Amino acid sequence: MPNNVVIVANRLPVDRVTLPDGTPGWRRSPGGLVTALEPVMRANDGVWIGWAGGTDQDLEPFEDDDMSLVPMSMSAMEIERFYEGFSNGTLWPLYHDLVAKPEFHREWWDSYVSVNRRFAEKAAELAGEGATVWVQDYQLQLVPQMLRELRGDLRIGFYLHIPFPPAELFQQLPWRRQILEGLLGADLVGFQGSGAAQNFVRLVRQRVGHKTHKDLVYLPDGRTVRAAAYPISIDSAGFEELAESPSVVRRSETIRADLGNPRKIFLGIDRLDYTKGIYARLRAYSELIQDGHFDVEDAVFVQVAVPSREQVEQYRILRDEIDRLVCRINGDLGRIGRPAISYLHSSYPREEMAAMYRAADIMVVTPYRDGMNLVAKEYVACRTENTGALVLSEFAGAADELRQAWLVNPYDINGMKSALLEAYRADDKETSRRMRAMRRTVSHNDVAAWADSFMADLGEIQPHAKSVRPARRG
Ligand code: GDG
Repeated sequence: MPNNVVIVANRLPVDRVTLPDGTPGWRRSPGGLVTALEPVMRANDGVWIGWAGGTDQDLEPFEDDDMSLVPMSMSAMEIERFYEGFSNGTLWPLYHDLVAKPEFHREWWDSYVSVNRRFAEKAAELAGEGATVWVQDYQLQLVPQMLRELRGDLRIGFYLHIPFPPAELFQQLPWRRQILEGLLGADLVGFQGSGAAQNFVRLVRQRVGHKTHKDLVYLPDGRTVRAAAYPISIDSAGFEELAESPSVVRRSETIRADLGNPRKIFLGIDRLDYTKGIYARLRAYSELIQDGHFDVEDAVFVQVAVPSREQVEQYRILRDEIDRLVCRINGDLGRIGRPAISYLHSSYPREEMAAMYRAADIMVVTPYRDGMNLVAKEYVACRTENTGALVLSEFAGAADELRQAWLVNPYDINGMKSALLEAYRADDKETSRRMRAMRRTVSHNDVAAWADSFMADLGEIQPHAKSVRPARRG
């Protein structure tokens, strides 16, 4: 059967697991993308192409929970060069303000090109006549152009989940032009924020030389490419319902009791990633105790660091640094049964995440740079009683919408200390005024609205229409 909608993402929405009877099976992976795209897939009988994780070769397409999934294989060398290398060692730090130093290796690039080509070929094979293909994220930026060369009849959308850097940083990339041209294969290129979309359009004008006007790029072949912001969100109603379920309510009370019922619980939940600002945040918090603003009897900081990209050198170094910092803080400031920081290096089921959000008085989200940050939105969705404070980095995309958070510059330790203290001391009236406003935003702009608006805009584009070019260069 021809597929009307094809999603192309680095990962499939399921992870390979071993079932209780010892046979291999699949489990739905956590995270917003699956929730966001599932309704689109179902409504259109879509198919999802992605890597299954691991080095299994030649896995057959299969159905999971009514979704058609097509696993792509990846060799050990491709995992090293395409995934850990070019995606996570070059693009990830480059696109996050050079928080870490990107590495440029030609063999990583070659692998990026060949994996992108394989994904594009698979999409070309599976897409029906005139179908819509939606390519996801930084690992697959060459797919739109490769796919267009193979299949001129398709409507192609691309969405970048992470920031798109300003020209001053992007132009370090030896393959900058190829990446820009890769993205220009799409009809619509979506970003988390308008700044990212503008960075892209400006770079296209400067580096590729195409004419542009506002959010449009005019290609010499008559095609028009639109670059615009579609801030991603979460399944707000789903999180709300989960947070109010009796088992999650009970679990959140147990968490508070297990932590010794302190006056205030601070919480951080992040993938263990150097962009997330975990180190500086914990230092700021520990200094508040050292300075005597409160005590380990009054408050505790629960930091969940979800294991991530453990094969990449910079992530191993980061883990060691955080381990050492937490040990030092707890050694210096903790008492028996009362650590300053309750540190968990693990991942958790969604229910446990919701219980933690419910248990925490102050959520601390301080990335140096983040496309959106869904954790901040999930916390807000789970605060069904309009209680709780959010301390949020100005440099997370979420800060554009969650204006009533205590906004901080994550590089400014003293500024973070002040914000943490203000949130700690804020009265109920103040926190509830802020939380109410943020909750309205998150419940209104949910992930379904995000997917719908992207798909609606993509649907309006006529793939073959010759557009009128502007008289003047924009
Ligand atoms: C990228 C961009 C952008 C995390 N640990 C567990 C778990 N999670 C879930 C969270 C949340 C998601 O994963 C993480 O999303 P974030 O937005 O916080 O961060 P990234 O992973 O860096 O995501 C980011 C996002 O893409 C979407 O476009 O917002 O800027 O960097 O949903 O809840 N879920 C469960 N257990 C865990 O241990 N169940």
